[in-house]
Amino acid sequence: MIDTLLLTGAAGTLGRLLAEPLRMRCRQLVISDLAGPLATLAPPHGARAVACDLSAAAAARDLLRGVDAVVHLGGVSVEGPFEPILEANIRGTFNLYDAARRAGTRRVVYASSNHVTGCHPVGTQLDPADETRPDGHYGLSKLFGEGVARMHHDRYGIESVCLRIGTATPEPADRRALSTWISPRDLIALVIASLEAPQVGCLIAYGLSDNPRRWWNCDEAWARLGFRPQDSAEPWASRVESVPVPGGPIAQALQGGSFLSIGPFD
Ligand code: NAI
Ligand code: 15L
Repeated sequence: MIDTLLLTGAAGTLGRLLAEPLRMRCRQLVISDLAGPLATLAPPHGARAVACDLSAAAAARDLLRGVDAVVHLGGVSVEGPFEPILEANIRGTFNLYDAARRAGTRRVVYASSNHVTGCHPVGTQLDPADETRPDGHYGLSKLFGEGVARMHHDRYGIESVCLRIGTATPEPADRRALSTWISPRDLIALVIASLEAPQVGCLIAYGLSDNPRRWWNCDEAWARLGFRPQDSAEPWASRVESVPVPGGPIAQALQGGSFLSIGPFD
């Protein structure tokens, strides 16, 4: 069992989903977010709540002290102007890993995103090792985070699982989600497997359910994690396959969907 586990971005959508299941997998769960959002949370029983803006290096160092493993969700989660993404995702993820190195943290499960490869055309089958084609500032920041993870593994031995999460919603809502959806149950299982699998090194895996219309092949990475998705988007097909992704033709053509129709910002 993990001794002290840190969950960043705990007040966000996925943080709220994961906090309780993660509490069961460790002796001490520390939940963290920006002070404002964190104040709205009722921490799971026994969890410690620590406010932290990860873009501040000293605060990140204080947060990581005594932490054995991290599920890192904190940051900007959508496409937008560069500056906020630079602070929260690029600076924030660097600070988190730098603090993890100083603290002797053993493993980070990093919430990367499918937007690292979002400029590949819809239907193209991808493996985690295929060319990255980020679809905007957000996708670029997630690619940077994967680089930070790699460097901290190769130089300092910190293990990472970089999860290129698809669409984590209660149900698939449109045609794209029939390919990209990950159910809440599968997401919880994937994050726990990423924390607990032995010797993962620095691994990249997409995060999706067992969707027959998927674009991302993960069999090898999932086998290393001992993860098998239990759900599929297909039962929703007749309801949502005629629902286009918002954002016009570019959003229909490329895997990143609606993020492609956001920006530029000048
Ligand atoms: P969210 O936006 O609901 O939650 C993100 C949390 O991070 C928020 O509570 C926010 O206050 C916090 N945060 C923002 N800036 C921060 C900073 N500087 N320091 C500390 N905390 C900060 O996002 P959601 O949907 O819960 O996603 C969680 C993670 O998973 C994000 O990193 C997102 O990019 C990633 N992801 C999510 C997907 C999804 O379908 N929900 C798909 C792919 C990746
Ligand atoms: C993401 O990375 C976002 O955080 C989330 O809001 C969704 O838009 C998801 O990707 C997606 O591609 O559906």
